[in-house]
Amino acid sequence: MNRMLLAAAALILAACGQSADAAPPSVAVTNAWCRAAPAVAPAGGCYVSLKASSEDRLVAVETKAADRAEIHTMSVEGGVMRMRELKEGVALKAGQTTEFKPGGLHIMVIKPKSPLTEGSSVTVTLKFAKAPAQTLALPVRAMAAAGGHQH
Ligand SMILES: [Cu+2]
Repeated sequence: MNRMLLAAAALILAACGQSADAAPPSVAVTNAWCRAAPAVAPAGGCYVSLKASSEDRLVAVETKAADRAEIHTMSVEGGVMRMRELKEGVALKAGQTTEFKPGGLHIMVIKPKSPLTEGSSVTVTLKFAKAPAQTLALPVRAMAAAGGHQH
């Protein structure tokens, strides 16, 4: 009888140990903002920094503030700035910060329903492969940037 109880206790302890080790996946989102754009702009860029607790992937971005949102990257190919959609999303390495920024990775908000004016905000939902989705209001900030972001 005693031995059976001990065995059961050992099993429970083992199970507890396991669940403590496997913390649920999470992604820390920092530096989230959108770049202010003229009212006539057909699209705007938003940026975030993502740090995943374990290997993950940003698979999609959704928003009700625009027609749709896409994950884009920008790079220089043969001296020309090129932008393309990342349909597979963006891989996130455990513990490493992936920075979206002007001239690089960005969230493209296409046909915003209201203009991206400084002081307003754009609510987006970031969807990850493992971590739970996060809905955030990204503040719109002005940025007098050289090198526009054009489609
Ligand atoms: Cu873009």
